Amino acid sequence: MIKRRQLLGGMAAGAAVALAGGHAQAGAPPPGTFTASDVHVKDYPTVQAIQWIGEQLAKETGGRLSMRVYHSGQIGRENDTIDLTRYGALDFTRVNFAALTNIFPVSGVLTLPYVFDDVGHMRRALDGTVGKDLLAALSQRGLVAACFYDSGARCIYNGRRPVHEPGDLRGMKIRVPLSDIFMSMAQAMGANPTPLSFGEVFTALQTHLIDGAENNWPSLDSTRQFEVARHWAETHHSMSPELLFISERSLRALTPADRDLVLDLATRSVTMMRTLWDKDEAAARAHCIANGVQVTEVDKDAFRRATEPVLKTYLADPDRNRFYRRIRQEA
Ligand code: BDP
Repeated sequence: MIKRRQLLGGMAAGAAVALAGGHAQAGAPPPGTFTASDVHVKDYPTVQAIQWIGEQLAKETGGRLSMRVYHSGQIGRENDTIDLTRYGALDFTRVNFAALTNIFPVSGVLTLPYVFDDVGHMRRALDGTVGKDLLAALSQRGLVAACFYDSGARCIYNGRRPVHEPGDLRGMKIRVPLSDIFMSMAQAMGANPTPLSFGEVFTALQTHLIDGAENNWPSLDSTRQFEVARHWAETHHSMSPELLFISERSLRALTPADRDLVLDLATRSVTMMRTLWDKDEAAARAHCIANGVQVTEVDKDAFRRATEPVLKTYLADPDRNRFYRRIRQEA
């Protein structure tokens, strides 16, 4: 929970003003209110999952604890919100694994190309001991990794032409998150990778700074990027999931019973998030297609072959390699 001085010392000026009460509509969070950040819009499934945690907290503590969610990237980029959470200026942050690969090398295993065969495989692995051990491995440096959320399969989309095979991407500038693994993946698929933060993608597409990007259907839809990038190629090259981090400092300040409640609600939010996700993903896809997005099937084997060297390079790390083998056993 927020202490004003600690907050102002630890973050970018604009975000600090927003969190500490300078934000016109927000006001200062009352005592007992956790703060959370997400780059997505208010009705995105990850944001709704965190809202749900807040509502349950309020219900179960008679309003003593609650949550304020700063959505739509109000607090800044994911890498920044991770730092704010480490220092306790934010209590929760929801980020994609793409934002973690450079900070926590082992996390990269979940972002690598074609690690998961399908959604069922991913959920099985993350719900089991592999997921449990990964959450434990990522709970360090002032952060507690609370749960995974779905993020579907990432595909490449662009505003120039249909893409069927890696060669079709030659000469195209494709936006990737700020992650070495994503840079290597896009390069291996034949594109010129351009790292940008999520909030910059729409304008970059509109001004032709980039030709395309890669993401899931709900992100294409909620950011309205489908208006400027109408060629969607079903590459499914990465199923990089989402992660909910809680500040260790914030958790430590709670009574053991409150701490258990918070962690338990985070775990329980996964099921409701998945129900929302499945609905939202289908609706986003239908909405984009109804608005002119053309879907092309791709030669998946060609994309798999093209990205194999990336897999090899990043699996040279023994930790990642161990997790990778365990994930494949769940296929
Ligand atoms: C979306 C994730 C979001 C990432 C974004 C990105 O939900 O957390 O910031 O991709 O590509 O799918 O940066």
